[in-house]
Amino acid sequence: MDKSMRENEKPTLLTRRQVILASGVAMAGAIPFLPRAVAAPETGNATLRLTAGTRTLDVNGKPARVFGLIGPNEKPGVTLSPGERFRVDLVNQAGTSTIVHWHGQLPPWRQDGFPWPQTPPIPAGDTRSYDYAPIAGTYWMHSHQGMQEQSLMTAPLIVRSAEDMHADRQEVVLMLHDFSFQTPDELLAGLTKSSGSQSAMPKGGMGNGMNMRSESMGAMNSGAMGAMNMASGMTMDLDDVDYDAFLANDRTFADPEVIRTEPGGRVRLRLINGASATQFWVDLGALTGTVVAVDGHPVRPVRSSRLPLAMAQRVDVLIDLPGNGAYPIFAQVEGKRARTGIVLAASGAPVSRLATEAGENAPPVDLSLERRLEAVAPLAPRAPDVTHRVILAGAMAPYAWSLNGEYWPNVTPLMVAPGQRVAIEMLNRTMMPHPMHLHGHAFQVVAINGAPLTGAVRDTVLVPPKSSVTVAFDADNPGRWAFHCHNLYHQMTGMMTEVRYPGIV
Ligand SMILES: [Cu+2]
Repeated sequence: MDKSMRENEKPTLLTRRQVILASGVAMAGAIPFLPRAVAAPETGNATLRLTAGTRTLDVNGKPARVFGLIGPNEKPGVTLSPGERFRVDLVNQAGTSTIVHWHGQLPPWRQDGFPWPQTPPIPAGDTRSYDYAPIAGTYWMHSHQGMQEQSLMTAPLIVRSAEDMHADRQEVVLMLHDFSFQTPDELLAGLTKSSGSQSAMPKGGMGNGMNMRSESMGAMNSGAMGAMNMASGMTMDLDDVDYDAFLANDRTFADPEVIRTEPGGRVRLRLINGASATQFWVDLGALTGTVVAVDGHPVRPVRSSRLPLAMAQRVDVLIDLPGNGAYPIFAQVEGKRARTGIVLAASGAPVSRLATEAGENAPPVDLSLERRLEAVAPLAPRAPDVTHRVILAGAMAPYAWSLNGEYWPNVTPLMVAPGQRVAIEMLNRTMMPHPMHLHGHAFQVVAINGAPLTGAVRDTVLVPPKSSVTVAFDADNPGRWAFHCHNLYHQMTGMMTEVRYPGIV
């Protein structure tokens, strides 16, 4: 057991916010002044065992050795009942050191699962314990060690609310991945080496970098991207990596998961983009859904049947099936025809084979949904006490990405102080989209390209090429917090910094 984890259990160290979050859960046992009614939750507080290990998937008929995060009942990840604490023993049976981040959750910083010097990775064979009050919604977990995330060291983290339990809706989790038979190191080397040779030989074209570039430019010549390209006079870089497959709940669309729906056909679809370098358009096909939450946080209902999903983002969609048929849920890769997905099917409904490619390339994932979102619980109106401007820079050749001209780990922390309202203005000077994620806080999207909005509260926001997005949050969780692009290859080549509170050692 890591000593640093234990200290967070001491009630004397709890902030008022944590006590509020803990109300109704077992921490009450350590806080004698809470009413007895909340002191003994029915959901219990058994410690859940989560094993980081390896497993073998079948991908396009070939065996694929990948990592996995297997929770209770041999299911991937963790699902918590309302009021239950995130009380987890993470057992490292992966054969190598690891550390797992609870993406979007707001634990004390030493439990965030980031490899800070104060919280080093868990050696192979060791166990580390976590215990914090979770926030309800659709979250996920992934390794923050090296590039293990690309090798599927990822899983859902679902925290049910009391409302979920009363809603009488079937919960369906759809987690997306990108997959390659190459190792992540080989994929990264392909990006950095070929882009280097490309820059040295501008008339070349044999390297991966050039291939990808011509592919994305090819995509530009059709449909919406072509129109956008002509309108803006720019070309955009998409899809750093040429993947072998795209997975939905670990399966390809040639052999999709078929989820039998319950009578009445009322579904809450929890979409998670767990891919390392791929953004998707989720297409509900014949269905129309109602978006009710993004990144776990409720938004005012928005009707839609096509949902852009940037890396690491989640969307919760309510769907009422119109009949007793089979309804595919497609997830198409931006800039490509490739797609994956699952099928929702009433009991007994025949499920026909589905084409693994769409008729045309999908456009780039954009902010069309983001602009329509409005938080159910927005920040209290208040001017920022501090505004950090962050320039997103970099290029495909040479392949390197930076924040304010700095490359992780050689960065200047963005300092914030407890009680401050903080704004971060992100300006993307590149031709790539960057899904930016802040650990330990939920921020509100407050401006897009300088136009103010009362947008969603979330933890990951897309900053499209040549665009700006401003987010705001209240600095209420002292510690050291990673702030980075969630494209794994951008992060690995430098696109990460730190949001830091004073006095943290
Ligand atoms: Cu990026």
